[in-house]
Amino acid sequence: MAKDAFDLVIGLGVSGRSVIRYLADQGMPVRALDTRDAPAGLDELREQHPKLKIHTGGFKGSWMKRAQRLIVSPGVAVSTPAIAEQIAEGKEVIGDIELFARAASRPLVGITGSNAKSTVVTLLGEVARACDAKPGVGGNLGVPALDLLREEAELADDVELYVLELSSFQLETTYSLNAQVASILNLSQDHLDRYGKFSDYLAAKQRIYDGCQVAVWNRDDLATRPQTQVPREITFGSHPEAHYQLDTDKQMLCHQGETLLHVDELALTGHHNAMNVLAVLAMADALGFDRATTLATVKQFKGLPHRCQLVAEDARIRWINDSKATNVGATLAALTGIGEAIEGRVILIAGGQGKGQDFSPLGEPARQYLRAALVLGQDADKVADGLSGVPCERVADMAAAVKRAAQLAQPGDAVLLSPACASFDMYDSYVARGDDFSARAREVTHG
Ligand code: UMA
Ligand code: ADP
Repeated sequence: MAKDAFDLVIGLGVSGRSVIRYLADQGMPVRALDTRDAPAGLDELREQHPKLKIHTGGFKGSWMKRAQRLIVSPGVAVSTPAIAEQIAEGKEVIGDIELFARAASRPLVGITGSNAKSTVVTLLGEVARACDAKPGVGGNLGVPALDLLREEAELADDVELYVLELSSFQLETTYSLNAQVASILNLSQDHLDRYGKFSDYLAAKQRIYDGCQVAVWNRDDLATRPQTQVPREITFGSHPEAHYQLDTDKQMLCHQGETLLHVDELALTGHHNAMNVLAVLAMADALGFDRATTLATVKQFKGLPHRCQLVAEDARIRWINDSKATNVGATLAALTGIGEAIEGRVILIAGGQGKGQDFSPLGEPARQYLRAALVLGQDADKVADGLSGVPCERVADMAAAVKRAAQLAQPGDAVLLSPACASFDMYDSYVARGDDFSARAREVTHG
């Protein structure tokens, strides 16, 4: 490396910090910048790395030019002019997952999709643990990937398999993933505020298959199929040709004609979760895990908080927190799954930042299952347009939404927070939004 050469980390969030720690551990010269004036946790970072040169408040032109590599955080688009300029100059621009992939010495499973990533990654991690496969689980969900390598070093090489949730943002800057097993679980509109074109979002997702051994894809969603040749393909879905299939008549999960389990044996509910379990079964088999242990583990998995989670129940009215539904695809799954499962009708609370999505796909299931919709946040009107034909009221905030839902709901109904939007116009995160809804739901139900 040339004298005075350094890597420049762009973005001082969770992944940027993991990159700084990783490069510092390797004794690599590093600098860091953030385009915000005062990114959260700056003082703490300075304390941890007193010699680290940090710039805030913009892209520092001289550093951008002189850096040998740019390590870009997922929240920063590589199409940002200051970065695109450096790419055009031939500079190497990568992300934390590329650094991870170059250093990891164990096989990895890479999982992406518009929805279900966290659920599938968590469940596959549980299956791997139960099968004694010693997984390191992280990525977009939970522990940043490079911190898993640190844990591996600290745990004296205890990790035998990595299970990573990967976002399209992370995949954009990844070139050497070479996963043992790679999967796109499903694809629907998301992040159009970043990509502009749906095809660019799909192209980012498809990068997960680069160099993989086994591709696991969704037979009901052809956009998830690898667009390049891969050594082995395994499919799941309700399509009769899927290797791992949900027989919708019998409600059975099957593997090439062999019955594995009935959906009623699962603690998870809804068609979408049956798909998630099938994906996990396909991956577990591809990894050679014990079938009986795998089945026992998937049966008892109750799902993650903020994903179609029952948070209160009173007078035969169920209150369901699905705050993690930050796109239309997730809300569609919740509406259909819950609408089919209850005796009454659904009162939907939705809205927030719409990220440029088309909300019209919600119209048909909304007319079929909703009693009413309560819309809030920045793109409330756009959501309401998508729900045409359903009684729809605009509310100021979550307090008003919950109060009105309690007035509208009848025995047998479900009140569902499934916003189809990001939360950042009103909350710090989907977790804060879900917690707010849940606390208010418990208040009105005296739960
Ligand atoms: N920043 C800039 N300029 C910008 C944008 C951001 O300097 O134009 C700075 C911010 O000031 C902040 C930092 O970058 O200091 C934040 O970086 P980031 O937005 O990349 O977020 P991280 O904290 O590094 O977290 C990222 C993922 N965030 C995003 O992709 C937006 C986290 O996923 C992930 O858990 C973490 O890395 C560890 O891998 C979150 C997420 O919302 C949960 N992901 C999206 C999703 O799931 O839909 C993709
Ligand atoms: P991700 O990590 O991709 O955001 P999560 O498992 O956190 O995925 O779930 C996000 C949202 O998607 C939740 O609202 C959840 O109920 C919904 N969801 C889960 N599985 C599916 C699926 N197979 N299809 C559509 N939506 C799903």
